[in-house]
Amino acid sequence: MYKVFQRALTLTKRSKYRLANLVVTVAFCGSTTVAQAVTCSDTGGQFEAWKPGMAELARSEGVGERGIRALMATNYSNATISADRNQRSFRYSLDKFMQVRGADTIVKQGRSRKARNAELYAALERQYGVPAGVLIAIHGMETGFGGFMGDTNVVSAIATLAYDCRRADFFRPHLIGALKLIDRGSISSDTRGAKHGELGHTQFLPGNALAYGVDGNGDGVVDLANQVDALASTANFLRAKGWRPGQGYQPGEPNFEAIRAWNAASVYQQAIAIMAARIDG
Ligand SMILES: [Ca+2]
Repeated sequence: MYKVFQRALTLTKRSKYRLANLVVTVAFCGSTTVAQAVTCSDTGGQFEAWKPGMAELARSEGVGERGIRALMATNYSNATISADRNQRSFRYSLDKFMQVRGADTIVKQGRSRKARNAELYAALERQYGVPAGVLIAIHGMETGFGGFMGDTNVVSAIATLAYDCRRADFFRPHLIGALKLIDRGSISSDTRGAKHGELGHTQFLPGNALAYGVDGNGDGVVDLANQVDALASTANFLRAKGWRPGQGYQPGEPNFEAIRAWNAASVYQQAIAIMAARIDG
């Protein structure tokens, strides 16, 4: 219910890939020529023609046959592109953003959740150093505490964004990540997520799910649709981004940088810090 508008991206780090990486070698009539693969499109045309070159790159990055099959089965997602072109909420003032995203409701419900599950949040803070308020604020902001985790095919969404010219370099590693998650059996070619392919309770992009996902509930599986796994993975991400236990997380304090690594939008970062302090207070 909080996802009135689409969210921004989780990472600011840019891919190191360049278009040159997509130049593929093609065997043709017994001789070998080098062909420039289709690298991106603003309209989705030639999506099918783009896949073989992308598959070649994916193989070179270690993606296996199951992942490659999933890539080849993707469909261009107009819903994803439409959402990507309309991320209006990040242009709001902080006050307006918090109002639109239901910050007061998240804080109220968040305080109640913290009280009901005190031991879980205490255990997460002991292990990762991240206090409850931050995890709860992110959980509430991302999916209304798991109320809506998305209905878009994850692999198709992320493949579409990796093909779209606007941020192809940013999303290509997340597509590789999604295909590796398929190889591992963590997700399938049918898994649903948000419009940008974000997964689970706290909406990890696939590359981040691969890098930072942990098995919080100890059942042997990393499943971001499981609340405890998602919260532990979120704490693990923040810790990996430099979270310092016991330090502050407001703007100007050491841990605000870790929140900035979670989401690139300034209003989002500030809103999380404010809501988290109200939940923790
Ligand atoms: Ca698990």
